[in-house]
Amino acid sequence: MIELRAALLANLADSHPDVVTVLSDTLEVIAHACARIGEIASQGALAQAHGWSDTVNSQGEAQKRLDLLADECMRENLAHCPHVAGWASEELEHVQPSPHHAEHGPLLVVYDPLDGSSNIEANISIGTIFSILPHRYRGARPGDADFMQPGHQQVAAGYVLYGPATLMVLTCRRGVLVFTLDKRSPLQSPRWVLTHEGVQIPSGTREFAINASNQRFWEKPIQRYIAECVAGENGPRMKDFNMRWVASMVAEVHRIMTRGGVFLYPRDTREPIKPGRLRLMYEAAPMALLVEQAGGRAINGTSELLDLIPDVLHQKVPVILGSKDEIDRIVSYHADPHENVSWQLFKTRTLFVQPQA
Ligand code: AFP
Repeated sequence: MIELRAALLANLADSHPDVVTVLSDTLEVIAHACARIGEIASQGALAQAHGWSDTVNSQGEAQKRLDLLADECMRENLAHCPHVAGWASEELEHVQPSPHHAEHGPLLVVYDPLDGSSNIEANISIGTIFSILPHRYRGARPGDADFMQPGHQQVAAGYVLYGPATLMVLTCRRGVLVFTLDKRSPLQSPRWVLTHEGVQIPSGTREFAINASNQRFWEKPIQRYIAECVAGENGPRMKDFNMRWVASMVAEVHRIMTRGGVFLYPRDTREPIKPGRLRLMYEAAPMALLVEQAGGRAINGTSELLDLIPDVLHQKVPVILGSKDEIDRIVSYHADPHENVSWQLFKTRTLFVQPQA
């Protein structure tokens, strides 16, 4: 079994040697940081990583101690990478030019240091999500505007899942690779072993993931899609579906990578101006690149997620991604948003009630 750098060299064999060096160095730095994050997370309350800090992030969200420790880990490691001119984090209001490499690094990194924070004390899988963008004005210290790039500009993206195993799943736009951390290896030189490559998401599925407690706030196309899945074999889909909701996007996406499925965090009509819960730059875009590289599809309901150009760093978007045939179906439902769900079909047996008039 080959390890991270050898696998990246093989994956990038068709690239310019400079690109190979820059990308593989940077991905190794991120992998190193995440091995440390995973080690802290695995100690639970023993590492004093549980519980709330006394701070909030720029979006007014209370921060967990592990959020801050993970962010610190990422920043400390990225600061020593000569290829990274700057980074942006869910936990930081503005972008951070690298203290040592802002004037010459060719890359920008955007990350969610700890996704799924609400699951930390429950000991449920959590993760780190990262996105690597080109620094188009290399030589100039990067500012917020330099990061406002659509997801299809990403040169690489990935996540690390801190579960029973610690896995890093990444793409350099040449398919999806899965690495497993050898936890017997020393933290100073973590050994990431290539355990799967050429990940392909099945085009069909019988499994969807959504927070069903928000059902009364979904728009009609999503109401219809989920109601038809719940109607099962006696409904329009003529097959039964299963539902999951882990509340850790990294865990949901990894399940989809392993067996297909659909993940939905749709627009919520509670606050129409607030387009969704998940962030475009460091949750939706990197996951969208991974899913599309694995043969799936990723949309906000009506547009491909990778085509969206961020207006602001912490922009939120609706996220619907996974098995291509199902996403195609959801796109078709959005193409006719006035099509009503035939509620008679579900009036007796469904948990779903008539959407608010
Ligand atoms: P936290 O990091 O605040 O726990 O949010 C996790 C997340 O961004 C994403 O990983 C989950 O899919 C989603 O939020 C869960 O949202 P709900 O708590 O509304 O179900």
